[in-house]
Amino acid sequence: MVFVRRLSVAAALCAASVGATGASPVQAQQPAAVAAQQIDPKWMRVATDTKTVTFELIAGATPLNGALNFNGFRDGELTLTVPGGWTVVMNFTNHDGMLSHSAEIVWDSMPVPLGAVDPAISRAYTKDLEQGIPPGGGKDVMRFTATPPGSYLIFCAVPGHGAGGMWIRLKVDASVTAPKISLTPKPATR
Ligand SMILES: [Cu+2]
Repeated sequence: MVFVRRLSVAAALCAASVGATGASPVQAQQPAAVAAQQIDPKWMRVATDTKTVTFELIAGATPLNGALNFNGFRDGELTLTVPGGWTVVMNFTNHDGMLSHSAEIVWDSMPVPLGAVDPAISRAYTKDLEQGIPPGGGKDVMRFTATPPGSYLIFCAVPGHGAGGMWIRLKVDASVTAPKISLTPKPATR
């Protein structure tokens, strides 16, 4: 019995120390880039009556990848799925403090383009595709109809940015009835 009691005391001490470590201020002050980016519900507004989805597309949202990211994601690790035929309004904001960025909808093919190409969907691009929209809060709005169904990339067309990982995914899906945002992490490669 004594042996058993000692074991449970040890287990309790162990659990307490793990808990204390997890809540320590040292861990809370780790750089933000270390924490996995989460989906923010504020990124998307859905108007079912007008079949319109409004998406906040934030260039350089975090320091990830030298700020070559959209909403804190790179290399296709976030996907916006939209029902076919819906209207998409993309409010582009350049949150980066240093670099200009842009966005356009291109076909899902690898390797990604090195710079601006014809958009895969009519009107689905920001102004100044290769020059980019200025850092520090520059804005533009893309408004287009999500058709035809297929797999697309939301891609920064400033030369080299897309190839450097600055792209996420847009899926136009005729089989869904509501838009959604999902995490689409790359399979681990070794
Ligand atoms: Cu860019």
